[in-house]
Amino acid sequence: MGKNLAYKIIEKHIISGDMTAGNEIAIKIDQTLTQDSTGTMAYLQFEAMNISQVKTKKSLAYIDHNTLQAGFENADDHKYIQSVANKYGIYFSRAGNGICHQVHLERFGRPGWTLLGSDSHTPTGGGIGMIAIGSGGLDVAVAMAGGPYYMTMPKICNVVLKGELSPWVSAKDIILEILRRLTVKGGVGKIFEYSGDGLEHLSVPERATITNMGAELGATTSVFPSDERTLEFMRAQGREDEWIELKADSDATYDETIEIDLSQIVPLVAKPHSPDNVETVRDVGPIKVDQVCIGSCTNSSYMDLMKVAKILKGKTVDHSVSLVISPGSKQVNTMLAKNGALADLIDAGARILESACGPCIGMGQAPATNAVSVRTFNRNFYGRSGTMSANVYLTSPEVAAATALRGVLTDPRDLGEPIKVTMPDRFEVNDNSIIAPTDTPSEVQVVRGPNIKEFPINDKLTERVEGKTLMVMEDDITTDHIMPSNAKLLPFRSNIPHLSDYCLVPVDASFPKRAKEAGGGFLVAGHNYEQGSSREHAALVPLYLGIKAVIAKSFARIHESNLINSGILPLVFKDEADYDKIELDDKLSIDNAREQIRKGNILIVSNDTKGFVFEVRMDLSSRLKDIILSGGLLNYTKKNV
Ligand code: MIC
Ligand code: SF4
Repeated sequence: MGKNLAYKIIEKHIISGDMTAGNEIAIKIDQTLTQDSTGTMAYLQFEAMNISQVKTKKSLAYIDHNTLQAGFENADDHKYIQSVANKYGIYFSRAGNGICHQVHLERFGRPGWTLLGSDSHTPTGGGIGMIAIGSGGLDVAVAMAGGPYYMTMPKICNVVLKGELSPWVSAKDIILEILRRLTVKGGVGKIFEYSGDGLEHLSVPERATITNMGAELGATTSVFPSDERTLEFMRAQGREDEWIELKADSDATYDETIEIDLSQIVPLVAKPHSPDNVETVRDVGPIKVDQVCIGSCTNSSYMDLMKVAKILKGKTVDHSVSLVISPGSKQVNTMLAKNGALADLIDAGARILESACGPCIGMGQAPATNAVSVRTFNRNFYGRSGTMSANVYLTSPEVAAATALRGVLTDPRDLGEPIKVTMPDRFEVNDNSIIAPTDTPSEVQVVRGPNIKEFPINDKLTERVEGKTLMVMEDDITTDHIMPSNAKLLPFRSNIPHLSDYCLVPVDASFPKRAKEAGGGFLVAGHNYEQGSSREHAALVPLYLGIKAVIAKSFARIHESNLINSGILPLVFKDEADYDKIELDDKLSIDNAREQIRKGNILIVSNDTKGFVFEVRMDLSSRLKDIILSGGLLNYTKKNV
């Protein structure tokens, strides 16, 4: 029986486990990446493991999220990360060098290799044929220490792309179409593997837009074959020697298949407040727009911004729109500057921001009250822009540029003659903002500023787990609800006590105070709890607040691991009807918790206030159960070393 590509790459990296979907497997990680908002924590955890040098083929520390530096905190974290990277054998990409996923694709991604990153959009690397997975920082720390990455073997879904996109329609519209069909829960437990004759017309940066936003499907990752188009990109990056051909066997089998006729796709938009709330731009109509933001790891490649420059050249941005553009990398920036496209953008009235995540993570450019903001980003979760009353729409760069010119949401087909942008034969390569680690690590002093506080470590699980229900939440609660990130909070990613005052505030502002007064307790939630970011702060901060268990209808993949790594019980209602029977402040308890966990996958929870018991599932491997019993991955790792 033929093998699909995802299977082949995983098989090459398998360390243990049977590769049947749903089983726990362990794989070897070739490369790791961190960014600065999750990196500080990852490196603090790495340091706690007492390993002298990283054991991966290559590990990188990018600075791209926290670049606003409104106070000393960001700069402190950057110094810490730079010194840790230098000491432990990690390459350091300086602030200004670009967004981790964009730079990684340009300079380091390698077909057939595995990449683990402490950022949920790490699957961007699938655009160049990697198995690239997002995880919490602690998992990345373990991989840097040479440990395997454990995951559930996903189902492999074949996405067959047929034909060619029409003019003015782009890769972003393909992934928006998939989100429209499958929703933000549709990819849970799956890898999306792309195939079909449509691949021929999609360059690596376009493929990377698709794999990037596969994260919004809840997928483990997404992957494209490594073919002539991959070679073309790698050659233009001066890395043709790192190219290999990779594809599925001709008789490969898949768990699922979906087909997309590219010629049928039209310009699409994801409406507030979810990336799967997709409609056609025409159906949404010419709504008035106040802000347009172009950039982010989804759409900030050279080709994306060249398209925007061509659309804006010689024209003026509508006077009611603020247009901001963040190029994805120094390479993109330099090339736009040298070929004059940057001048076209500035001349049209665009405000040029640094090569970084910027407004995508709420680092500045919060929209006005009730504003409509059209963004080429990947997430429009409630509050993420920094303005609670803002309405954020996600589109392609073409739609965004047309909208900036007209001041209303615009289908770019209305602009007339389509623009054409081709892949350059040679990208401008200059890696001088990537600093190689030292040869004399013992001489390096790690620099720790006052913003770097200790992180909480759980205790061994107790026999009786009890506490009040501190929150009852609905479906699709995102990481931006649990641990908001904005210009005011992002600088405190290495300061859990400070962050704890903001936990779950977008859902209920009284939560931190109530949790502290109660000394912790339980959280109750609906489906897909904690979709979104990989930030382990969404588990570490609840741990700090004394949260012992989260009982949900279902969990998002990365978050469930982060809970386990923190020693917080991730419990799933066996009967969803029980969710409706629990109210705020109900006292819940689990007796003989350790014994129940060792014995099976079902636990009995008692609602002591209402006087009934109900069952919850914790379908975990024995290794994951051991982690929970030990009070988290750090305790477990220490115990087992
Ligand atoms: C995001 O897009 O939400 C982030 C910011 O990149 C996060 C990481 C973080 O919260 O630091 C992610 O996607 O993992
Ligand atoms: Fe940065 Fe936004 Fe990409 Fe997250 S989604 S890595 S914040 S650009």
